[in-house]
Order: sequence, then C-alpha cells, then structure tokens
Amino acid sequence: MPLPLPKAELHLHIEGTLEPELAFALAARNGVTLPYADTEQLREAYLFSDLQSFLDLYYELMAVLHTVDDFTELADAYLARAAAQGVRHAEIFFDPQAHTARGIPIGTVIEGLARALDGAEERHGVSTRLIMCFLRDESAESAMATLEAAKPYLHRITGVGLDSAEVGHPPSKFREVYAAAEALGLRKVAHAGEEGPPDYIREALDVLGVERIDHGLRCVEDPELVERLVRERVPLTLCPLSNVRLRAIDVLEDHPLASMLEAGLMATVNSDDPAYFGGYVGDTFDAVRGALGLDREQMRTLARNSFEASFLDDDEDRRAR
Ligand code: ES4
Ligand code: ZN
Repeated sequence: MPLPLPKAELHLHIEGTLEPELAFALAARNGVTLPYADTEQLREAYLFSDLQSFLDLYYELMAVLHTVDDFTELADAYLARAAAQGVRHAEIFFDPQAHTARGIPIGTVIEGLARALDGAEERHGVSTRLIMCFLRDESAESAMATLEAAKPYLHRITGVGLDSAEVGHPPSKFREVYAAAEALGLRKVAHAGEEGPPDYIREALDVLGVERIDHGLRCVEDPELVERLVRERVPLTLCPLSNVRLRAIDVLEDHPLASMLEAGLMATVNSDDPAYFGGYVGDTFDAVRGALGLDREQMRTLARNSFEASFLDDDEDRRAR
C-alpha cells in the first residue's frame, strides 16, 4: 500500500464523524435511550433520500453528546482516522445551535473540541482550525445570539460557516450576522449550491463575502458563474460521497468533479459527514480516482488545492506539506 497523499480536509462536520459504536457507548454513559436496538439496526437507517432525511438522523443522534469529554473523544477519534488517511490539516465545522438547543452550553462544546485539537499536532501530526456554523433553517436572530455567545471563545475559532437545510434559506438571510463576524476578524465560508440553486452561490459571494463555497456543486448549471469562480479562484469544497448518499447525483461515476477540474475550478475533495456517507477523506480520494478515472496529476492537484484553499498562512502551509 503506497502512503496516502498528504492533504487538508476543509469540509468536515465533527458531529458527522459520530460512528454508531461511539454513539451507543456515549448513550450508555449518559443515560440516553436511542430508538435503535444496536449499531447494525442504526446503520440500516443510513439510507437517505435527500439532505433533510439525513439531517433528521444527524440531529437525533447527536443527543448522545453531553459532556466536555464526549466532545473531546469525538474529535480525537476523527483526528486519528483522518491522520491515518493522510490528513495533515483539518478545518473542522461544528454546529453550536444543535447543542445549545438541547441545553448543552456552547462552552462545553468548544472546550471539549479544543482539548482534542490542542493535542492534535503532537498526537496525530494534524494542524487544525475550528469553524463555527450557523443553522440556516434557524432564524438570523438565533445565529446572531450564537455569535454573541461565542465571544469568550473567539481565540479558538477561525471562522464562521452556514449549514443545515439549504432550500428556502438563502445566504442573504444572514447578511448582518456575517458582517458582525467579519468585524470580529473571523474568516467566512458558507454551504451553497448543495441542493440550492446557483444564485445561492452568487449570494454567498456577493452578500456574505465568503472566501470559499462549501459544496458549490450546482454551479455547473450556470456557465457564467463557473467562469467567475474560475477567474476569481474561489475554492469549492466538494463532497462527492455525500452527493451520492444524499441523492444529489445518482452514482459517483456521474459526479462532475473531473469536468470541474478541467474547467479550471479550484476544486477540493472532502468527506462532509464520514460516519454517515461511507468514507473518510482518504476513502473519498480513492473512490473518485476509481469512479472517475482521475490520473496521478489530477489527484496531486486535488491535494495541492486543499492546502492552497486552507486558512493556513503561507508559512504554515509550507510546513504542513
Ligand atoms: C450537512 Cl451534508 C450537509 N449539508 C448541510 N448541512 C450539513 N450539516 C451536516 N452535514
Ligand atoms: Zn457540509
């Protein structure tokens, strides 16, 4: 087995790394009853028809996360798996509102994640950043209150993102929140064009001023937008296995990644919610190479793009490679 390509992972929801085995262990520890008999029955529920059907399970299962230690254990398990697949740098999303809504303080979440991330360079050889995501199907006021609640922890947070159910919740809904985040010195990304139309990608760029588009898959429907994304070298954090599992595309062989690279788009490949979508980022690299017949040069381009699109500064960028 050749060594996996060194790479950065830029689109990874830490709650989406909750494997069934850890979910049951945490459920037992925290006295939570899951509506599944065992890990096998839980895995049978991983047949999704769209983004919402996945989100329903994703939010249900994270009810097992209670303590600082739970979040540390979750993140440490991800970092170990990612490192084994060649990840040298990870920019990790978390969803504070999914926890505060069920009575877990934001400090518990951030403290727990930070403990794992603080030891990650030494324990796993992985540098890390944290990106706090707002749930777009909640109100802009709730997002603003979340940003306010995060103020004591801003030294731990590199940027903000926007996730959850996309259609009907355009980026412009969060104009003020993103302006406030920018004023606090935070970097900005947003999910756009996963299930939503190409215009959501434009809004994320023009109204929110994001530096990367998470997914961006549906840009391919809009040649003018593609031309702009190429010209401005806007990174897209694609998640091909997620697109198949959430039925955005039928089969991996139909994924437009290869033509997107050919068009000159700054594409990166990521795992999104690896516990749910059938693979971590190394598995995802292998899967797209096989399904799309990408050559060594294209795989190296993907790895190079991942570092170039990251929020590592230039010095660190060179060291991580
Ligand atoms: C997500 Cl795949 C995906 N899309 C939007 N929001 C999310 N949160 C976790 N995974
Ligand atoms: Zn995502």
